[in-house]
Amino acid sequence: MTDLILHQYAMSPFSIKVIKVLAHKGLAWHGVAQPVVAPKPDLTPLTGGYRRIPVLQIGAHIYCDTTLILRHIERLRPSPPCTPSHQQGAADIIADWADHRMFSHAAMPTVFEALAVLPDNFLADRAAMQPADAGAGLPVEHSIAQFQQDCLLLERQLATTPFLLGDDFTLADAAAFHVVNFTGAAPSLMKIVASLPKLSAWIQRIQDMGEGERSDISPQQALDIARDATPDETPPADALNDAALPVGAMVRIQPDDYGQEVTLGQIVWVTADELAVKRHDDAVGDVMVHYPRAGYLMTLEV
Ligand SMILES: N[C@@H](CCC(=O)N[C@@H](CS)C(=O)NCC(=O)O)C(=O)O
Repeated sequence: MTDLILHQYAMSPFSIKVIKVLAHKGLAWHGVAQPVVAPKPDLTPLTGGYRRIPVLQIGAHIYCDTTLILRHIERLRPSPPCTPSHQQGAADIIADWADHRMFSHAAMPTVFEALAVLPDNFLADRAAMQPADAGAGLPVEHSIAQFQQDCLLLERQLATTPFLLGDDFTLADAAAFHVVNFTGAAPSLMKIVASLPKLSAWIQRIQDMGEGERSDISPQQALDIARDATPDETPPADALNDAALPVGAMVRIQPDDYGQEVTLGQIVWVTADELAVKRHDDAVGDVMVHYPRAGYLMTLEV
């Protein structure tokens, strides 16, 4: 079973980041609609606790975080490449900036201006996702002003080329696009984007890419697929011995920024940038959950 199953929801910007890469590669994939707010009873049996969206499922293997999801899709289906190898470092750094810094500027104003179409408990749900020591927050006008600065950087980068790193779409475009596209729901941010001609043309270009060959399946079908599959525990060629994360140990894995639900699992293998753990859930049997090492706190259970 190698079908790509993306657990997502329509308004999820980070899901759009993955979907645009699937479109660029012309890949077939199944979408599974998950709730916009917790609880997520058809997702957490797969992940073991992680509630953020999107999550990629391939049989009984579960991939958390778009950084790892896209890295894994590239490994599985390298042609056509998402990003040429000589541009990978630059694309990764731009993606990190877009996913964190630009997203943090866009999120609050967009949510406030789109509240009418969001579930009633959306604000309470997202507030509960923030760690207790998160700052009191800056005024929304500051976020809008900072988002404008971000857009000016993108406009400058697009001055002579159709995409951020040249003539072709790369991961850098997928990451910046999902944030800018999300602000389409917020009139004050849309005004900023509309005033920038290169940025506006770039958005249209990426919107026109579509979403690949999509067919939706139900959450129950996805759970059944995981239950009927057996995870492959073979370590990849670049697996290494890491004294801090020894194979066989139980480990707690938690995002270090927001949505800090814990996954507990037994380490199967570890590489320089990825950790794979196995866990059991009565709804899905044995699964292997994969996390990027960047952005996740990994603590051994003693
Ligand atoms: N670093 C994560 C961030 C994902 C993220 O923030 N996703 C949003 C939705 S676009 C989320 O999970 N929001 C809370 C939720 O859906 O429960 C990634 O790259 O996948």
